[in-house]
Amino acid sequence: MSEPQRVPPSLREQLDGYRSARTVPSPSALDEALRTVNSVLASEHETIRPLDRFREPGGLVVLDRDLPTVLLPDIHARPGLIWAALSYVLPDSATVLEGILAGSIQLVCLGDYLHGEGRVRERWRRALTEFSDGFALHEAMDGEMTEGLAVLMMIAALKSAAPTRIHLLKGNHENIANETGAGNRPFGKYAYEGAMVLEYLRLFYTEQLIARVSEFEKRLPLLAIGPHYLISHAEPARFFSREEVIEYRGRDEVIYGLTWTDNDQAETDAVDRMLEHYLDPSEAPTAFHFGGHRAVRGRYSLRAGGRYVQIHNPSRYIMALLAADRTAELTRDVIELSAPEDANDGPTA
Ligand SMILES: [Mn+2]
Repeated sequence: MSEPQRVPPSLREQLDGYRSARTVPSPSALDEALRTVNSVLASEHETIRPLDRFREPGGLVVLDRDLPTVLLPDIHARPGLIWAALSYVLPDSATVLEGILAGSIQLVCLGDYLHGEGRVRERWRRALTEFSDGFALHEAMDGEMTEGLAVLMMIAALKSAAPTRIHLLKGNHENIANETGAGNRPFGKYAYEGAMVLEYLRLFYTEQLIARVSEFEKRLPLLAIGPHYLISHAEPARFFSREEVIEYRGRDEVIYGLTWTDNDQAETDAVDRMLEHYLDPSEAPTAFHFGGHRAVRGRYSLRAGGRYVQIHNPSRYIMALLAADRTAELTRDVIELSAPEDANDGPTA
């Protein structure tokens, strides 16, 4: 009698496993996921990621003009948001995940993969007490890291499975080393999130793994160009040329200026100039620049004279579904998904 053949789990099953994990991933599983995705990011094709002067993929993603794009806002340790978007049923009755695997749709994530926000402020408060005692106890921080690392496993698996259809932009929270410089600043809002995650990884994982996360973050691009839209984590602080974005590596002002801009901090003509510079003259006048970073109520909020569209609502699951062949109609194309299913210990906004 032959052994029953072991079928490897499908990507869907794998992602479902990460999303419903109740513990942090093993060091070896996380290490393997990061090594794989880093080599994928290092070898992206230059038609999609034009190369910088070191022959490394640059900070720009040229999206496929013929495919619709699903755009996900800041994830902030919400595996349920990724899952809800992948399970969304498209007009052709395939799910987003099926569409990605069939090559009929592409997915762009706006960044900020780690650090739960206001929904888990009480958990951060408890984790801060644990942190100040050297994580001798770490139940609250385990909860945070379970969700954050589940997101990391999910986005790494997606990028590795469909490198040309999945694009992960860098946000300001992609700073695992909690460093100052190279576009990064240390992060603390509800607690000392940056320092606490770093300390947790030092205690329960390894320096080598932290280096792999850091490499992953530094390989992420900053700006995606569609047929009639641009996408970056934050509002561009000023106009950034194609050459500057491609040559982003180690350039503090370029990385900082596309990932950290607060409301009312951008130069007033930055978005207009970006749209004119990157898009066809026929598309630019009606085009939008999409971003996350600063929270909105409802589905979206407009800035920059109605040209810059923010879609990050921390207490809801929002995504945009951008058609290939027409300008976005925001009231129709920015969609609210199912009710959030991630941990929640606070009042909702
Ligand atoms: Mn942000």
